Amino acid sequence: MNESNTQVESVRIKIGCLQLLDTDGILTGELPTRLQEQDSIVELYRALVRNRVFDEQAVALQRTGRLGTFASALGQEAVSVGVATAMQSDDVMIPSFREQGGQLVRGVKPVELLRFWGGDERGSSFKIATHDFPVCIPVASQFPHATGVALAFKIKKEPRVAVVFGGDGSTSKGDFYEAMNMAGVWKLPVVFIIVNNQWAISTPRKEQTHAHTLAQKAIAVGIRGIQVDGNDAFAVVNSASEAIEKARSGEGASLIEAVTYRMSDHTTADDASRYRSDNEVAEHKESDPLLRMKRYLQNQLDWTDERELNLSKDVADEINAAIEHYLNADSAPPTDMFDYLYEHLPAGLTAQRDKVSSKT
Ligand SMILES: Cc1ncc(C[n+]2csc(CCOP(=O)(O)OP(=O)(O)O)c2C)c(N)n1
Ligand SMILES: [Mg+2]
Repeated sequence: MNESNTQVESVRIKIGCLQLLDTDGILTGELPTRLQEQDSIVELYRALVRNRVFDEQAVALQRTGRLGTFASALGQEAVSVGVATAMQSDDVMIPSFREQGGQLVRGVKPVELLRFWGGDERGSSFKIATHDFPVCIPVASQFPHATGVALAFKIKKEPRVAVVFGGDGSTSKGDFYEAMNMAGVWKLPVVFIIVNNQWAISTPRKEQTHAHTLAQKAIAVGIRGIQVDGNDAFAVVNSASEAIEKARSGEGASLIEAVTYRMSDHTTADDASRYRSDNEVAEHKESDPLLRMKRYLQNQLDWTDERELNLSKDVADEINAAIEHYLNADSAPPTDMFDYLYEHLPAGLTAQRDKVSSKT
């Protein structure tokens, strides 16, 4: 565990950064309890590959005019996939907008995600992960929701945990502090996952905050804050499991800063080459989370090219089938845009709805 120290007035803070798998795929600590079986490690790798293939295909769909704006998780897949692997099925995931890998682990279907990003809100009505929250675009607004979910669990005495995701940029927003503060005061079962991918669109981490780490923001509200190597899926599973189980057993909230790197553009509407150099991106290639897991599998589990190919093919088949389903499904009726915001539609909108309805 690497430790970074910072002196804040009279409070001495120590933030540990956990790594279990180095960039060569060598295990430097104990395997998390949840990953003792070889199958569970292969499952974790499959989930990472699924995230990557889904993202590649979603970007291709957007580039050919068949999907709206999309946010790829290229390079940071181990965060949401690792955290989702650590959750129990009746916990609640409250994602931001780059957690599709973890959502897929939770049972959200690829076609549902494609529908959402294709502008069809029916994609947010999950068939399996029914209690999980949909993608959240307004930055940091998901944090108070998570604190509210956790408060409900506490009041109802349900042994469940709310797990919420936000980026480095989101930690500059008031909602983040307010949500964390109340989670601390009420000792709520919520885990804040801060995905520090070094960029908030074109704003680098350095210009986001003068704080030495993002994890230390937890200390201000009296909850635990740790850093984890966010490109190390084992370390993410380990630290998330620990924080989630502490929350479940009544020990309150935690913040995990997962240190990673966004290798893609911010979204398909962005061109990152306008504000960061190719060299910077190239430097992070060696710490790719999939590469290090693959190296581990090759070193430890007799991972042959054939097994790799079979896995890639299975995943590609699944995603291609989801794309076919998405492209061939009926579009949502345009009247949907009026139907879900108000219990009783105001008169002005009723007239508009009638007009749209008469044209369809
Ligand atoms: C309230 C709000 N303000 C601004 C935006 C525009 N916006 C979208 S993503 C983003 C940056 C988010 O950065 P970060 O939290 O680091 O997440 P990342 O995109 O890196 O995953 C901004 C400013 C928004 N979606 N919501
Ligand atoms: Mg960011």
